[in-house]
Amino acid sequence: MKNKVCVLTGAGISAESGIKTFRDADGLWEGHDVQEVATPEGWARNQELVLKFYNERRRQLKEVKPNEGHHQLLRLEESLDTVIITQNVDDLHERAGSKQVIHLHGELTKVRSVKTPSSVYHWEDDLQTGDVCKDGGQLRPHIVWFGEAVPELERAIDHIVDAHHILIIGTSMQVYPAASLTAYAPDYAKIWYVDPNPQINYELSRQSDRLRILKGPATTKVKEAVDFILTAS
Ligand code: BJW
Repeated sequence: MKNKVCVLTGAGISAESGIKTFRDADGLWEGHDVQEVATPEGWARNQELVLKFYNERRRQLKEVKPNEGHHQLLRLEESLDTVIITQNVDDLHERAGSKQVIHLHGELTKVRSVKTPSSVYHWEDDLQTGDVCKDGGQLRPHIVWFGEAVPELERAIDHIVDAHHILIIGTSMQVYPAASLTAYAPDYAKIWYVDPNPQINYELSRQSDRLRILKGPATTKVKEAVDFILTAS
């Protein structure tokens, strides 16, 4: 049976494609306070602002392309059972050709009804107040905001529990529950962490015996990590 690799990605893998990371901008995303644009309370206070914020990001998505970091992951998929668990809401992994991608925090190109969360639709254009679902509910971005449950978490854990390698790329490992996923890895799993500024959270600090850090940007260091994993498998 093929060895299994779970790749846990964050904003850093898309940084060199031109999409800003979250915490590098001092708590402001594209000039906005996180509390105003990425919480259910912000949505209740100012729906227009939230729609505008995500419309701008959806438009930006059409102008960016996957980079070498995304592309290198295809080499893993050629010979290993590979699952990408991303916190990113962009679609750059899919556009690079990755087949198994779990989006923990939702997707920019999807919207859902505020009345029926399971009514999810593909959406590429701007979303406006008055764009409603068949059930009459206003459509909202299909994004997991702070304080909301992470519905894909169980599926991600199911993959992590029998992974031989966990490859973490470009995440500050600060946002939970995503940041605790490595704790579900079996003892035999090796953990690789690519980031110019890696942050060792509580879970990783307890796994330091099998953690290897590759400090640097995704466009150069993901290739090194993939080489190591392929050699070790
Ligand atoms: C490079 C690079 C290059 C740069 N190459 N790398 C206190 C303790 C613990 C938890 C909590 C707490 N208080 C509140 C919570 C819970 C909260 C949380 O974790 N908050 C923390 C801030 C403390 N979590 C939640 O609310 C989650 N839900 C939840 O817990 O639900 C409970 C529940 C259960 C049942 C019912 C109801 C509720 C939900 C979290 C949702 C997160 N959503 C966001 C926004 C949506 C997406 C969007 O609008 O875009 O997701 S937040 C934001 O952070 C986004 C990201 O996916 C996520 C992670 O960020 P990421 O990817 O790590 O980015 P950065 O910017 O932090 O790091 C970038 C990294 O890249 C850096 O390390 C750079 O060095 C690196 N880098 N250039 C490689 N070239």
